[in-house]
Amino acid sequence: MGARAVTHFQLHDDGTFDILHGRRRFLARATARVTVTDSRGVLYTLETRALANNTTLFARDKNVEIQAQIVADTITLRAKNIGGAPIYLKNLQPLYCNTAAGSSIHLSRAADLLYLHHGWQSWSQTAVRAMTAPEIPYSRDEFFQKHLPFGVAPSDARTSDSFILLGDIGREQATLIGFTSGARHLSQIQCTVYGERVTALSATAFGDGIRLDAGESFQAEPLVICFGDAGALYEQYARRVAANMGRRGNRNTIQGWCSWYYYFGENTAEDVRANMRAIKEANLPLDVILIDDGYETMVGDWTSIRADKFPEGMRVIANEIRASGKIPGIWLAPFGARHDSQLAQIHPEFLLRDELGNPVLAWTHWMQPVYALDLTRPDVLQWLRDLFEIICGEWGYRAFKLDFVFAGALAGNHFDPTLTRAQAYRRGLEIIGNVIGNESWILGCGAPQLASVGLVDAMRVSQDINIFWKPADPANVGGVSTQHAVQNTLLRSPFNQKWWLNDPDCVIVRQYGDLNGMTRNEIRTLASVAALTGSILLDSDNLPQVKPIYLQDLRRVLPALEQTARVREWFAARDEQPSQLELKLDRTSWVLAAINWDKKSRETVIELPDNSAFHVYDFWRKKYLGVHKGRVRIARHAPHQTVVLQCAQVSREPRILASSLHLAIAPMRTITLEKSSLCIKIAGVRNARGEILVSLPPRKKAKRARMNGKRARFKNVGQRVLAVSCTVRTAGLVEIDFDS
Ligand code: 9PG
Repeated sequence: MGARAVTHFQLHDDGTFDILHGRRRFLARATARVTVTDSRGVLYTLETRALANNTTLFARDKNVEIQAQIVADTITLRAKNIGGAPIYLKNLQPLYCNTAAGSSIHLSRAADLLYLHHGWQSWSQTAVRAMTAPEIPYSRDEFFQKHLPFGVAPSDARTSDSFILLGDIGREQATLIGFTSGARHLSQIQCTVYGERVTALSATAFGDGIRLDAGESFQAEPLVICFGDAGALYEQYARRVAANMGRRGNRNTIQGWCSWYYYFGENTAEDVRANMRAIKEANLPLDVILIDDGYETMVGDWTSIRADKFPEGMRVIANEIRASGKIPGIWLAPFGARHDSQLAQIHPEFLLRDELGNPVLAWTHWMQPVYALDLTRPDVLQWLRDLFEIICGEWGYRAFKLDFVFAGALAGNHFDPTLTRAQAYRRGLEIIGNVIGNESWILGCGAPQLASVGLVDAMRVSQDINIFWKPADPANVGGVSTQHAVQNTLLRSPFNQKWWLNDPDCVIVRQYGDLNGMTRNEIRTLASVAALTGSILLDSDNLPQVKPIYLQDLRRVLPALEQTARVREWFAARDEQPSQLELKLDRTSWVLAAINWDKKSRETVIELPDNSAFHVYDFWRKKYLGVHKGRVRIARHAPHQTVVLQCAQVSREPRILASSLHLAIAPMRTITLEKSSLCIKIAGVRNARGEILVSLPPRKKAKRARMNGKRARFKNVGQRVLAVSCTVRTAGLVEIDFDS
């Protein structure tokens, strides 16, 4: 796969180093450096200047000693206060390469380069961008506060949070540079483009100005530089991060219902009950009932409940949810307090302050300013403990959507000046996780991605979906839209099942016009990408009102999958985001998906996984497309449509080839051949209706088909290919009798 560690370093006597990929020099004369403020308030940078031994570069002055340890494909930079007085750490840069200062960078011309820009938190845009295109951060809507933790980069800069993938247009050979943990600090990778070339490249671990007392040291997380196939590098990176940061939780998939994207906070306890009844009646395999924003009187005052919506309080409804066999879930934004909340008024000391002593604005919640809490304060942590004792212990909630949590990682004058923003943030999450225990789970949302690994069970990896495909303001790169949500979900798919369970945000399946302005194709694109890349699937409809035929779209992607499809090409085109996914189900079958991002119909070619002949089934259209070799041509790929193909290699063995019951046919894969019949056991889907496609052994013809003992309809759709209609309540047995 070419993702092997073929990186090597050459260290020089003058404290610089080169990075090579095999024999190709990637960077020459780079340094590692640390920027500090000394005790007299002077800000300066110290760069590695000498070789300490085979693997270590260093530099020292009267205040600081810095050491860059270079082992295999990683650089680990450490700063130690060797003076007598405190110093303040602005940042550590394990990699700093600037052609204006004598380094060289061997990358293609900027016009030929693409990079994967990874956004800071759940809702921050993640996109493949052209190196020549200026990164114009959207300037309205508190965009900076929410998405740019270190402000606006200069106009010639191209940035990415925590890690970057760099590649040439049309090639999948790429370079990955990234920090392999986010526990100690936030971080960013930055390229500078001048004219035709990338003229600088750096990796920064932010010290946030923390105090380093005499004798103390601070170590940046290891920075990895590696080369290979883009997708393989990305996955390998995700795996390394997980190895360093661990993983919380013991669930493989989660499926549920969430109140937000139909009611937008206006739901009452009655609405929750009505949806629970609908789930039961329709026998939908949704087991978490998540009450989203809107039950509380104000952000910050979580135990003060809107009596007009939940007159019996939150404990009673949790009990009802549990009594109906479901898991009660609740939304909170625990690291913020509205300006006029009880919390902010009784405990103004809980609020994080800026240099001037003013509370730090975290976000504006439906027009009201919300301030950030200072998570380095013991009394704030105690308040969090008490709060979650109530909500988990007394009320009985077991699923927690912790939202807007980037508020816990904002810049400010922390009570404890020795903790970075990432460390402060992690304290908050850690406390909550400890209080609720392993039986309950955390879904992070509005959450810094890398800094959360190991502390959440599940993570929103996208902006909010919306009732429209397009953002209202097309210039807003983070604008709320299903299109942007799907894009982030796709581009962050390698995190799924490694860092946490990816939450692609809710799916909605309701008909056009019922608070939905999306076409069926758009709805199905959302469902397809969510199902193929995320192990959480939450529906957010007013279920009692959804017509059965639309509910079918939801059933067909339930349950969520443990596997994750991989993005096929990251750097195929300059002007379009990646568009194809591939999921290998077993040795001989695959699910392939292709998205048409365009607003026009077009032809799409989907390459088959190898050169053998494949039976191909169009899942959404429920249509057997015959046997194909090499590729499948979709002549009319509609705007924003995702075509999902189930592909099975042609063979002599009788096989399950495809099914309209579930997108990944994974739940039903046992088939046994008897002398005069074929038996197929179906499990894992509930209340599903559709067809399964089966190939018969050579020279056999079907005479009769039965579904759970009753006669079932079938038709020959191809040579020795049979489509059998079936209805499955909880499990089923399909039998096909042969002629003679
Ligand atoms: C509840 C919602 C839902 C949703 C969350 C989050 O930037 N913004 O103004 C902004 C507002 C709301 C928002 C995200 C961003 O949605 O993602 O699922 O829980 O809060 O208020």
